[in-house]
Amino acid sequence: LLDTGMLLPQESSSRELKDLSGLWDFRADKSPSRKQGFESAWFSRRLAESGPVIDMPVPASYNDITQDSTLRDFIGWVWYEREVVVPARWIADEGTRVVLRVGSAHYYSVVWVNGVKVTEHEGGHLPFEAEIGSVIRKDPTVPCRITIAVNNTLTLETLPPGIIQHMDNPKMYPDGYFVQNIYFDFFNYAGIHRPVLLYTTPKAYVDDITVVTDFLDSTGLVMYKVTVQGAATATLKVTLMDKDKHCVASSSGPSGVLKVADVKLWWPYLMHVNPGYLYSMEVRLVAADGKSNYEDVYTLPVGIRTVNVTSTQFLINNKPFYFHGVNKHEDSDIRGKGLDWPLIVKDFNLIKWLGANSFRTSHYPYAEEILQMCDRHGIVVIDECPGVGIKDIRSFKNASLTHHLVVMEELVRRDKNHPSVVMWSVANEPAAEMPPAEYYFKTVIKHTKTLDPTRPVTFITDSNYARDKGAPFVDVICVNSYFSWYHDPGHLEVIPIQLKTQFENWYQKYQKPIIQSEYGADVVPGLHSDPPLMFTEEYQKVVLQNYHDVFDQKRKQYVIGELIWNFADFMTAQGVLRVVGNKKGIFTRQRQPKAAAFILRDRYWKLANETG
Ligand code: GCB
Repeated sequence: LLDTGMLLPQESSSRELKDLSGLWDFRADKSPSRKQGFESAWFSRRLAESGPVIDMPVPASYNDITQDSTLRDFIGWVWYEREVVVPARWIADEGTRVVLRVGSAHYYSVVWVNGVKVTEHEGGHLPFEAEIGSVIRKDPTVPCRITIAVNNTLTLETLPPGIIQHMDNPKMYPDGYFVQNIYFDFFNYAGIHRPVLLYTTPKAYVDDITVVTDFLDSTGLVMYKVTVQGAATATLKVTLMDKDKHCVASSSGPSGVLKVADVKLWWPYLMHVNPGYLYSMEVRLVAADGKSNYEDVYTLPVGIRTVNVTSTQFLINNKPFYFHGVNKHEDSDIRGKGLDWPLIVKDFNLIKWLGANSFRTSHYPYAEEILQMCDRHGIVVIDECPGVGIKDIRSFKNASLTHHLVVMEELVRRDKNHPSVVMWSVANEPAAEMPPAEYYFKTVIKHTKTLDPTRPVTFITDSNYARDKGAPFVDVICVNSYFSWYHDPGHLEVIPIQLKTQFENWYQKYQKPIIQSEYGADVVPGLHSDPPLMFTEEYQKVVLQNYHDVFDQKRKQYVIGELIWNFADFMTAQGVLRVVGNKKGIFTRQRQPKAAAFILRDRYWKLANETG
């Protein structure tokens, strides 16, 4: 199990932060082996000295930034570098920890500071960090040079998995030609996708905080646990404050229970007049390590709520919750999967305009900044790990499983305190009918429940209800189906009977609540036809209406949610089924509504009035 925390860096009276977003030097290693950067030790001097560099914005995917198609489709190592001036007091004060943190970089990263390797990390969607104080203190006169090499290659042991296919046919392909095959339906954008930060803490510091919340009548309960590093002796004071900064409960010690009278619960958007209520939990550490005394302050937003699942319902604060929401992607023009505030805020405005109360982080963990927005706005989240495209029997082997367990540890460690996160999804559409799937999903789900006993766990299936080997272990059945699209294309009339049968089969077998976790149809915006034909705005509307009629019959029984595929059009690998990306968005990639967005908007607001 992971032995350190991964709290989102913040400024406080004891912590400083420097955001390294902006332009970095960049070079793709296009040598045939892709290893020239390592062989020639590009990290040992300035990147610009070992060859040409170009400007690359961070955070952003590098793929769509230039006009160079070989960079758009590049497979292998790319190199980023920038120098930063570190405040003299960070260096002078031995009692200050200086930490370098990468919000996420896809997929495998190696990090050097002034030519010294400080960390490496596998996985494209979760943060990693390294303490760099000792490196930058060696020679305070040189600027701090940060070099990050990132490799987007996917193999059967990565998550998501992929395969590099070598084309050894000299008459048909150039010498050494290879391609990256993937089994998921979004472009494998790469680069440094989330902010790179330098931040400080005192040498003795609050390393991790875990909160679990509950309530009894009008009293809220916050069970907390704090871990401290670097201290020989430590005193902890924990204060819970309401929105007006009034102290409502306090405690001391590394663990305890805060009792909040007249609690204001955390409610989903549209379920309460005051959704997303957050308290602030200030953790104040006073510590000593034998030489010096330290004080550290970290403040965690806390929403008090409960989550429970019955055989027919999903309960938030003991009230039935119906997911009417969307599946998303971190995806947009030019920046690819790079974090972008205007885009994030626009998406939240659209989600609220729609009357959506939830989304799934299909098909990987989204930025923490996004989850914090969900906490504040009351948008409920199904938090999915990058377990997408587990289609090949070889990706069920032990090494892959072990890595999947580590990813779940990293995910739960990062997201465990978000009230918006109500369920973990360990995978999307794996080959769940293959025999090894049983042991695989039993193990991943059990592990996730050990890491977090408070949230239900699921994976998203498109398998046959009778043959799915993972379904016995999930708390909620999440099913994707594309009736009248991938099955019986063009035959809208089959949707009612097929969807009804789908729900009845799953429910009869498992007696667990069901979410329709994907449904939809591609639309090339502006294409029209009546009667509706595939790819027109009218067709998407009628698909939705047919699905909605069945949802309305079944939500009175055991269907607990509907998540449209997809919120917006997004980029994919090229292929005959994709017209410059996946067009199942109800918004275009530029976030303009297609006709179906208005259908959904009417429906979601109606549902909110009925169920809220
Ligand atoms: C699915 C996948 C999703 C795809 C979608 C589609 O079942 O889960 O990643 O993008 O279908 O449009 O094909």
